[in-house]
Amino acid sequence: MASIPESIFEEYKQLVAELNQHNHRYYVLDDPSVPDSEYDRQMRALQEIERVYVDAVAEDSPTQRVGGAALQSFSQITHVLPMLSLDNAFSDAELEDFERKVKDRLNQTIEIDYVCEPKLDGAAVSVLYRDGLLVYGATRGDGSVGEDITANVRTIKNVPLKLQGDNIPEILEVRGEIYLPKAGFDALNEAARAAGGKTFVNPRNAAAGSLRQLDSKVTASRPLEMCAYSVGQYQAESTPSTHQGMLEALGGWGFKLNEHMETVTGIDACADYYKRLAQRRNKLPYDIDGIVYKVNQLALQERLGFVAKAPRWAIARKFPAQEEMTQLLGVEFQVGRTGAITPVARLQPVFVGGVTVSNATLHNRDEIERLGVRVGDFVIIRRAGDVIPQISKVVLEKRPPNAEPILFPERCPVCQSSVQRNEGEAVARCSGGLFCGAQIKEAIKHFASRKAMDIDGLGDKLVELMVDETIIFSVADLYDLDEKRLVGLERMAEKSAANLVAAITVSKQTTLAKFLYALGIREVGEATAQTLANNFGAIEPIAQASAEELLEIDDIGPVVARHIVNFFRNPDNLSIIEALRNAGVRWADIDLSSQDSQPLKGQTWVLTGGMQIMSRAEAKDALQALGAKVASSVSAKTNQVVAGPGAGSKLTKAESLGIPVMDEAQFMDFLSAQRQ
Ligand code: JCF
Repeated sequence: MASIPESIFEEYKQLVAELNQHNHRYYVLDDPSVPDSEYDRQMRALQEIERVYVDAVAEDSPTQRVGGAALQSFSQITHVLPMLSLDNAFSDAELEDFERKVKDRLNQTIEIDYVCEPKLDGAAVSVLYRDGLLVYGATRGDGSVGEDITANVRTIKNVPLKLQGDNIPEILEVRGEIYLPKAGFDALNEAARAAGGKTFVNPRNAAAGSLRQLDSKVTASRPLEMCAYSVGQYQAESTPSTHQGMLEALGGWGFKLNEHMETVTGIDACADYYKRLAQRRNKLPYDIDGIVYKVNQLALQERLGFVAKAPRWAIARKFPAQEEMTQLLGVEFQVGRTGAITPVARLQPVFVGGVTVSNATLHNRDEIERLGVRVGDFVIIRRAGDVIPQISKVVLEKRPPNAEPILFPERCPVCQSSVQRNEGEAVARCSGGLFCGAQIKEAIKHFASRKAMDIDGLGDKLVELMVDETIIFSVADLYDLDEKRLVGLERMAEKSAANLVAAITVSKQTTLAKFLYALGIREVGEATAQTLANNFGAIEPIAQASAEELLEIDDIGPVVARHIVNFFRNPDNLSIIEALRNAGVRWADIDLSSQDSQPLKGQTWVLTGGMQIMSRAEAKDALQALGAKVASSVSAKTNQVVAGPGAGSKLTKAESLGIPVMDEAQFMDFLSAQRQ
């Protein structure tokens, strides 16, 4: 046996110390300081050293102990049969390794049946029943001694207090996972944020923390669930011969089992199950961190036995981690269209949740304070599902001495105007308005977007370039652009310059509603813009309306009314509107005095199938201008359906409800009749 070189021994001692520290934080305090992925990596490094230098294995190595001691605040429960953990496989190759060892040990060549199930990310528990009545619930603790959490377990709605069905065992110890579904986790954290309290890093910590409440009323208020996955102590007249049979018996006695549990034959089928579940991972209502495979035949399980703290008949195939540690390199403050300033974390790129992440949102100033994060800190990045990556925690133990506090800017990073924050609002805003380059860019992007002025070919990058090159300063300048100015720009050929100028010219003909929306008044979306257009008919009365007058309109509340009044009080905004009109931007005012101006007021229309003469969007505009509401589904309240070729279920439904239907040609006739 090789004796261990000094430098490796130093590294080894360091790993033992760090892993013991992580274990303490994780198992004893329910407050881990590093993500699982980091823990796993250190554990593997340690195991590798111990494999090569067997004589060097330290007495206090985590491989010799697994887990921490039970907390003193709950009384202790000794597990008659130890609560096992699972070995991990991080690749298909490691899974095949597992299967080869199983077969070798059993001296078996025929295929083995495995029970597959998602590995829930919660807290392991043992729940004991005597003659069908719940006696105690215990945490796993260090695997041999756990905490008595009976009062808390009793509050969990899907844990039976009394077993149901037949053949109830004299003694039944059920093992399973207690977890918090994603929705419950989000709600819990939202409430904590609103109350200025501490949030949980992930659903697993929230579940473990909820179970460790000394006051069971707190536990009762958390939407915890338990899912049963195996049996510990068991005394009964008969014993099933398979793991699946045992689980089915548990289901019969009233336990929740995982709905995706499946028994398959052979390791290839296991790998296939993994692939199927990996695709559904983000859509499941709870966090899972891998797949558990168990040899189905209990007789084979017995022959395989255990090694250290894990069974030889089971393995967990891990998914890519959803949490990783990385370093915060800096914070940038982005300025949005309405001046809202959002801090964005620049990170040392890290692979998490299946993608490389180099930015994460920090939301606002409160979030920075809540996290207590500094530039240079090591942070835990969480990317669950398709949501924006978040910084969930700072690893204080690793804070470098030169870590710098994050200063929220007093002045806009783009235009140097003062930053203001309204009473009761979380967002801080640049006060520069259309003097601010960032707000100008965002305003022009919005103005040109499809649902606004719909300027084809004027993308975000081009807008930024034109503002940076000081070719345009406001939306009004778009209408002064000519091909000569554009051709000088990077990657702008003559042909695309000509196309852009043409698209800008086409955009001059618009509708009042689109124009109002394009102005980018705060809180005025498409629907509100349409409502304003229908009620006022022209822009002047809107610009002159008081907040009180605006409030008389359905769907317009005090906040929107304020924003509208403020917008039209600002002389800069008025001169931009003036300039746009002078440049030839125009729309048809809606004649409110004439009875017929909105002949479809109060009606709901539905457009379905293809259209050849008009686009769907144009048809919608035309109907809205006549006062109709355009809905996306047919109901008894629908007044008229316009059906083009290929119309399907909506047409069928309209016919069955007896709702009038017209085709596109009839629709065109109808529209031209309205215009006369
Ligand atoms: O879902 C789980 N986290 C889970 C953990 C599922 C299992 O079937 C387990 C487990 C831990 C140990 N089985 C064992 C033996």
